[in-house]
Amino acid sequence: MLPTTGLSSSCAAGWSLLALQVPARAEEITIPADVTPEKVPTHIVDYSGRARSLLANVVCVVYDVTKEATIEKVTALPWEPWVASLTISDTPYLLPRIPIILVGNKSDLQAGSSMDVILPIMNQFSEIETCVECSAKNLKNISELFYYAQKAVLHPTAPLYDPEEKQLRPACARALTRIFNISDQDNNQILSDDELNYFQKSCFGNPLAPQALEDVKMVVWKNTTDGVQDNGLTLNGFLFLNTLFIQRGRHETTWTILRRFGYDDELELTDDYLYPPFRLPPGCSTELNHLGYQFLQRLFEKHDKDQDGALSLTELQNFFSVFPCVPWGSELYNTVCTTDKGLLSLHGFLCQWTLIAYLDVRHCLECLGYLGYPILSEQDSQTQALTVTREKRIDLEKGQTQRNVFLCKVLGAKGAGKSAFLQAFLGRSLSENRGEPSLYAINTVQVNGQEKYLILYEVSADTKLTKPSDTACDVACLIYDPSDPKSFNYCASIYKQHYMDSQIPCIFVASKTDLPEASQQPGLSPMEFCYKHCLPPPFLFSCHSQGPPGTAIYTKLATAATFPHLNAMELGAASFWLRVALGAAVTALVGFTLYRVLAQSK
Ligand SMILES: Nc1nc2c(ncn2[C@@H]2O[C@H](COP(=O)(O)OP(=O)(O)OP(=O)(O)O)[C@@H](O)[C@H]2O)c(=O)[nH]1
Ligand SMILES: *[C@@H]1O[C@H](CO)[C@@H](O)[C@H](O)[C@H]1NC(C)=O
Ligand SMILES: *[C@@H]1O[C@H](CO)[C@@H](O)[C@H](O)[C@H]1NC(C)=O
Ligand SMILES: *[C@@H]1O[C@H](CO)[C@@H](O)[C@H](O)[C@H]1NC(C)=O
Ligand SMILES: *[C@@H]1O[C@H](CO)[C@@H](O)[C@H](O)[C@H]1NC(C)=O
Ligand SMILES: [Mg+2]
Repeated sequence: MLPTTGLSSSCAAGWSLLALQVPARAEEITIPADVTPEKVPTHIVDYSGRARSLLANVVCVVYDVTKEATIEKVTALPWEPWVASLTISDTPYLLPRIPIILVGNKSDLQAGSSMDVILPIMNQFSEIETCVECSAKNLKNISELFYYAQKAVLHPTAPLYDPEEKQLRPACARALTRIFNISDQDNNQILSDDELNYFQKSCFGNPLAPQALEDVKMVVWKNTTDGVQDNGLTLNGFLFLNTLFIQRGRHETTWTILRRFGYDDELELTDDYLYPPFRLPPGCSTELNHLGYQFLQRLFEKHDKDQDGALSLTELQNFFSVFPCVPWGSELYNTVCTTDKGLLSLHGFLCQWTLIAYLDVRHCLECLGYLGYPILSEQDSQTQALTVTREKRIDLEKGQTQRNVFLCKVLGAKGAGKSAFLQAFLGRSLSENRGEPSLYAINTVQVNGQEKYLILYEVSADTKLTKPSDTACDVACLIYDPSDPKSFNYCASIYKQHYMDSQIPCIFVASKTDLPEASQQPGLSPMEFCYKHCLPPPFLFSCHSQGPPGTAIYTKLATAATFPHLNAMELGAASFWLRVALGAAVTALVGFTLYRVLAQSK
């Protein structure tokens, strides 16, 4: 039999290392997966000297049950440095906590048990996962040893449970609390039968039988004061249940739960869980699809406890409690629409998620992971909440787009009114601006009866526009302040340098039209400039109004972004310039010539 040879050792108290999937080392034996209890291929390395640079997933410390001295030698082992030297290895297999199994050898030669001596040792060293007495000679308990060794590797107790305090370790309690919060789908701090069954099904594949469900609640009810409430399991009940699993040696149950929710052996969420593979080819963008919006709306409603259609600060904090830290700062309130009371509405909430999905898909996947997306929506991963759009180049060629989210860069000289323009998009006039400023504003706009998301991004006048990506967007908005004689020149030169030869539609906006116009610097007037470059005439805009600011300009921007293949003329500029020409009482002939000039420059 293979396993026994692995345990033989020349000295009485020796170390045998069971290493799973570890590169080959000196004397070692491989046991194929199909003959081991947990179906894991196992390498055994016999090691009898002092530990140097060793690598293992579990360590079996062997003593001779017939010789007290070898048991004492176990306690005399230089535990700490020894464990540390196993840990600080220069290989990529860093194992912060290596479980240890005490193996009493030669149990065939002894009538009694060495457990009395061993138990205090086990209590002293929390690395010791379990102990087993076996006989290499008559093969007693050998398969048990392998079962324990493999279980210790696959489902170690140490990260979960503190045997001295007889309670869950803080990191484990935290992870289980997060799992409880995610599973508590109606947010009443109690897992109902339905929620428990959903949880059971997603972790173990099948729901609990009605009787089993009652039995579980009965055990918790008998052993805790507040574990069961309103016929459901409270957080304390849930934690007690897991403690009970572990105390009864069924810690693989708790591990199954933790792993299903994305945790690794160190009780951190794995990268595989948080960042599932996601390919975003150049020229494409990312948008939430209906599955994503559905999920987020459900969570919004879960956390809107007072059902006022908005998340208060406390409700938002609660929403974020399953995150390691709050991902959004207070600039959120200057990025999306808020309610009259300044709170986050469902619309604003979905806008913010749309923005994150568009700007930083990796972060979006991560956040959806914290919220438990794969479990709650019964899907493989968060990627199913997202859509990758067609390459922009193809949209332009085909003259149509499936996109629902567009990016508009807002450029202009210092003080031109860019920030005010962004806030006006959120329905705020000048007096209402407050709090942490934001470079983004996102809202929805109707384009031909369809709802589109438009993202405005304020490009500071100090930004060096060196890379093509600095100016790339679906539509550019060039703002100048007619009350400032130098303001227009900035926009004109930005246009000539970066947009004139691009396929990006541009719209000029004259801001602060409530103020008197200053006399312009010499050169083309804004009107003449737009005419010369076949651009629509500057849009006149003011944030300084009694009521909410006008929305027509934002519709215009979104329309230009949606139909970039239509150039300015088809978007109505031609008829405007014709009217200007005719209005100036030039002859119909001039008007005709003008139109031809415009038509040719298309
Ligand atoms: N009267 C009037 N003042 C405006 C209007 N829009 C902006 N302002 C004022 O113009 C000044 C500059 O506005 P901002 O929105 O901060 O301009 P900006 O382009 O973001 O400025 P920078 O970020 O510093 O480049 C502020 O004092 C605003 O109150 C407007 O429509 N009418
Ligand atoms: C275990 O006991 C067998 C005899 O029963 C002996 O040959 C072997 O060396 C012992 N191994 C250790 C590690 O003590
Ligand atoms: C097998 O191990 C268990 C637990 O350590 C022990 O109680 C039992 O006596 C062992 N059996 C033999 C035959 O050594
Ligand atoms: C779980 O929810 C409670 C109450 O809603 C909250 O106070 C706590 O911070 C949450 N904890 C985790 C880890 O999710
Ligand atoms: C739970 O309750 C049962 C019966 O009331 C009792 O036998 C058992 O020891 C208790 N367990 C714990 C961990 O408190
Ligand atoms: Mg600004």
